[in-house]
Amino acid sequence: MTTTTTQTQALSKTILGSSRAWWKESSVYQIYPASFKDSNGDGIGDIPGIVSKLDYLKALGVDIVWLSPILQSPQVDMGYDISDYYAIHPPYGTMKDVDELVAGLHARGMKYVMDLVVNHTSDQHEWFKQSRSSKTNEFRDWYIWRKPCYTTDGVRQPPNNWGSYFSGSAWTYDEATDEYYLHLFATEQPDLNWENPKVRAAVHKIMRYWLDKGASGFRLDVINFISKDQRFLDVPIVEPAKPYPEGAKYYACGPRLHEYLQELGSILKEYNAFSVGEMPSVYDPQEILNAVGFERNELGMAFQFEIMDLDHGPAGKFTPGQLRLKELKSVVTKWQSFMYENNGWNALYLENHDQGRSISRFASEKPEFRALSGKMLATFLGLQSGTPFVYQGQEIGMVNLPHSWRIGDFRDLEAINFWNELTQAFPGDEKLQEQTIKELRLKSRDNGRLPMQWGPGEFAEFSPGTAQPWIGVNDDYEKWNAAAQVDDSGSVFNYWANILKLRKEYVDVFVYGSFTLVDKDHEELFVYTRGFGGATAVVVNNFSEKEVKWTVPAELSSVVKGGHFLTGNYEDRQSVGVDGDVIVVKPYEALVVLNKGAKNAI
Ligand code: TEU
Ligand code: CA
Repeated sequence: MTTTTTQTQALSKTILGSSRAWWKESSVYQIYPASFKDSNGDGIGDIPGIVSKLDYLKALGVDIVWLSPILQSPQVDMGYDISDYYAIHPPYGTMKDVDELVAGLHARGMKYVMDLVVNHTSDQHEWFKQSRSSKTNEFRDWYIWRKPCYTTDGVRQPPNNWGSYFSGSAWTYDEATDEYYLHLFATEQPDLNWENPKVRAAVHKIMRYWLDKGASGFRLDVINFISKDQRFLDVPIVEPAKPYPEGAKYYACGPRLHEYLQELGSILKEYNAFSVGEMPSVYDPQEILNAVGFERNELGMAFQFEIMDLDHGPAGKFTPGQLRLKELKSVVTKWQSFMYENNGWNALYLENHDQGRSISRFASEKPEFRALSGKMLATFLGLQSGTPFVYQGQEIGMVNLPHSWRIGDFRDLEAINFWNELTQAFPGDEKLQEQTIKELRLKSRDNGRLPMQWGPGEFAEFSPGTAQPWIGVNDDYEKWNAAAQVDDSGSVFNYWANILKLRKEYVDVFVYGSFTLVDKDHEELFVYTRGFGGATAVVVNNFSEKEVKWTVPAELSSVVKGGHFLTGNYEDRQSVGVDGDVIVVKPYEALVVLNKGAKNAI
């Protein structure tokens, strides 16, 4: 072989395919601290509670544990409103508890990832207290202050019409200095002014402090919102009923985003750290690639929201929408192919603390299909190209909150604010209220925040004794709990453990392999292949309760027929079971086949 050919081959390998990195071969488990495990009986989950469950996490086989915010906070938004980046929220524990957690994880070969919330702080943070105190205070410019606007008849208005994600205008008027400050989220979450180099230096200092303390990286909250277009222009009003539309076009992936991310990236690189950026309101994969491209030295990967938006209604998240398999296929394929072809990387998730449970949203809660659904979704998600994220409870097939819940049972400010606005706008409209409760039950953030179901005892054994948890426990915990699943080889838990193990066993195919969608128009099945060198894996997922006769496409016939059955969610299927060219795929069935000899080929 001539040098030129070798070089060309090496080159094509770098272009088509992914550079290797430790965080690509890892899987992540997300913990929502308030709802994971309460050790002292105050009804609130805490860090010692997490420490008591590290063997459970090890048994699942995850490599990284990401904790939603544990820092000091008035908890207007469950810790995403931080008032001190160097102190622990007392109900969660102490610095010593964090040290123990990190040591416990390290002792088991796992890593700790911290939630870094730096697009905004709490209004109780000392920086903001100073900032709002006077126009000449040295911290004034740490936040985004603007003069009021006035209508022709002299009525005071916010500086522009951007809406907050949690209701109303994104600006709040502060009488003391006669100016408005910007908050894309709650009034109590003022946005930091990243234009100010002192703000960026303060963030860098926080990062180093926690990396030095043993964190292996960060999940960066709404990190693509940190650079705002400094013109602060109005967005066009499409719906007159919504006077404060989303201003994302002026702050999602804003003008200086990559400059700021490169600064963060150089610190991350120094520590060889993990990073995943949360990036809502972006649908062009090129925008995200600009942050996660391997050579960019910004972030490792990002959460995009296109899958999460598929069942939102035309008039917003809490209006009825319909998930269509074809759309799911096209969105998944778009991100899978794009990142593979451009040496980017995907963060794979179907659940987190802001979302409804995936079995309830994407498959079936029906008793006969629930476990199958959980396992099918594990196969579907866990064998794609990217780093998989498992959200607490997903590994035991937890589902959305009970049908009996009324508005008074909800705890999340997004749901409560939405309800209040709706009932004020349409008082007494019971039909609309019923429909809204139904939508909240499907998509409200509370769905993912119910206490983790550890056992069949009172309150799912979330707290010791009979302490009442801060939010209602689901009704189904006597049957659906971790204790019942850990030792049952046929459980959703052990199925997930096996999927995570397969990724490690066949790292070339399942971590670094290509992704190809098969049969794009099939109404029930989502089939894809992963390929690397001579190896091809076929992953078949039935997203319906129908039994489907699937004719294997000619190009996959030899792989499937001669293939080695890797795993599946029906215990009675021990082989591919192809008859002629047809496989009978059962309701919510998942099965995975790898071509023979592939293990040696890779
Ligand atoms: O979420 C940002 C975000 O855009 C959403 O997922 C958000 O929950 C949704 O838009 C509301 O409709 C992050 C955190 O994950 C979330 O918990 C915080 O509330 C938010 O940022 C503010 O920090
Ligand atoms: Ca507690």
